[in-house]
Amino acid sequence: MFGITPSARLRPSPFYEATVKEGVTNFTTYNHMLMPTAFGKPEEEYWRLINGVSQWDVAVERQVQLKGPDAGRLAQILSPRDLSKQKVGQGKYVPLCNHQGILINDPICLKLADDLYWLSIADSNIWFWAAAIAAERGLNVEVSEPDVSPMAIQGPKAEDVVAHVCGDWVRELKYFWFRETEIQGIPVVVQRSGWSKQGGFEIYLRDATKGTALWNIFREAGASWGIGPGGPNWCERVESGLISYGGDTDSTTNPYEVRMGKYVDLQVPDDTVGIYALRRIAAEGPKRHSLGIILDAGEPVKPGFLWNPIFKEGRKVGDLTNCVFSYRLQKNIGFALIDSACVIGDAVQAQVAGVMQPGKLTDLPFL
Ligand code: THG
Repeated sequence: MFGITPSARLRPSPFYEATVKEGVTNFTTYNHMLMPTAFGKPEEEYWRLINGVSQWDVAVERQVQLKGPDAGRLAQILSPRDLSKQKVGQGKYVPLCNHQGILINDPICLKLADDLYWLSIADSNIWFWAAAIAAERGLNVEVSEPDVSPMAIQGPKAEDVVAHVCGDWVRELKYFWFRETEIQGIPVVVQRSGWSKQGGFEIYLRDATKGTALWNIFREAGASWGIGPGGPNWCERVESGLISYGGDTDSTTNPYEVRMGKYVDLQVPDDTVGIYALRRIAAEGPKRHSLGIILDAGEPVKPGFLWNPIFKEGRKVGDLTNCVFSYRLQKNIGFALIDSACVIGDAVQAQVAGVMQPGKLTDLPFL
């Protein structure tokens, strides 16, 4: 294969040394960083997440910090989800849209104090965006990237491991709620969250010099539950219907097309970026929607890297934005971003690597 040339632009994760020691075999790039995606045993890594507990370096989930008297106002200007009732200690999954109502990121918004928010972003530069909007609107708020790097503990046994390290209070945390604490003197935020539907927590490290130490604390504490390394799992997330911004969306996708309409509140103030466009899109009805697709092919198909066109009765009706062989279903499954006229049960063909693959549209999630 080929190597990677590290530089100041391709910023190292604080967990880099730890994951190299674990035998990382694959990385992707995300927010100008490397994210481990595999450790050489894909099926083992999958079943560890489904049945046990898995440890992930997700430091690429960068935080955009909003600090100052207008932090809450800026958060609401950036997001068409109503944040007026968000409590300190609560996280909310929020779409961010541009002025045309196009989705430009889908962070978790954490409210740490009335004047302090973090947007835990997906793969696009929201620091530029937030700083520009704050300046143009004359807001009294500082936008920065703090020294914060999440590590995820995911799977049905994650709660036991995190409770063993942090205490039983973590068992009472509600989804996306968090608490600031220390683990053996290391400052962290502990949140019930993570990019899988198997349950778990994210530990936001607040001191990049302590990455290996924090990794090892969980590695050792989790040993009796069989903890081991993994990463955001492609197969599990497709089975679970989790949307990947930039993977399942493009430069024309609005939240209604990718099942995020329930996170848009049309009555948010008129100064929210994109709200006029979103009201119009909601009134007209979105032109596309997201469904699942199950291919007839019994053997795993190789979908390639790009979206694959989907046809119905010879006409292109949408795109297959991902496709994976499900270990639990033993079928090729994927997401169809498709004409709203196409519905569950429709027979379609996806052109995958030059071959027409017949399949059926289904509901999401698959499991
Ligand atoms: N954790 C943290 N930061 C992140 C992610 C994360 N930043 C990047 C990316 N992931 C942001 N995107 C998502 C997408 C989905 C979810 C979380 C972050 C998620 N969704 C649930 C669902 O769709 O079923 C629940 C949403 C809800 O009901 O509120 O968890 O993973 N720190």
